[in-house]
Amino acid sequence: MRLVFIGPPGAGKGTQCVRLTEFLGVPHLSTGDMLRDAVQAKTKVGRLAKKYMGRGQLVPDPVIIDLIGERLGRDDCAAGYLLDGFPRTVGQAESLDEYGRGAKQPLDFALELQVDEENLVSRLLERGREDDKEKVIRRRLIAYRKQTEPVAEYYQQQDILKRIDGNTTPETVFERIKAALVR
Ligand code: B4P
Repeated sequence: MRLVFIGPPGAGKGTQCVRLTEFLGVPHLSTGDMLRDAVQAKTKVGRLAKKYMGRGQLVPDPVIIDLIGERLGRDDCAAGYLLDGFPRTVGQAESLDEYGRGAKQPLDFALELQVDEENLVSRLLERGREDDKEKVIRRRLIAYRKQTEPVAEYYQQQDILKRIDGNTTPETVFERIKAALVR
């Protein structure tokens, strides 16, 4: 199964992907994790990404598209994948579609995890990662509304979007996701 998983920062995408990847038996590809690894390794991509992530902004599309394109080409993605936090812009979604058409591997579903803003802020402040400062969180939320909500609409038009209410425990959210993954 080929899935994309979007949702505002702190919605619990990473948390649910740990469960989902085991349930579906496909690799979990998180662009956030890939970028954090690159930052830690101080690669060229990492040095560039660090500036954007620290400001609560999205890393430019060409950088992310190269990163994910290379990863999707590996053998372990042949039978499917779970994309966590990608695509975050309509440009990224279009390039993923182009890749899927070329490989004759269209997406099966797009999941959008929806969580109220105040829940998001309190979850992230509690997590306390380097980019989880209130000012940066608010900027990430604005970026989500402007740049990523249109991605949900994009998949709605393709009729593959499943919206999940994530304002509850991780266990219940996971049950809701499993129930949504049927046509
Ligand atoms: P990401 O790493 O994708 O992180 P996130 O959106 O902040 O978090 P996520 O939704 O995965 O939340 P989590 O499960 O951890 O992005 C970080 C940055 O990387 C972006 O801001 C951007 O700069 C850059 N980036 C990444 N992808 C990009 C792309 N495609 N294009 C451009 N830039 C990109 O949960 C958060 C907390 O809530 C945790 O502490 C968790 O324990 C808790 N939690 C989870 N579920 C809960 C629940 N049901 N109830 C209560 N708490 C819960």
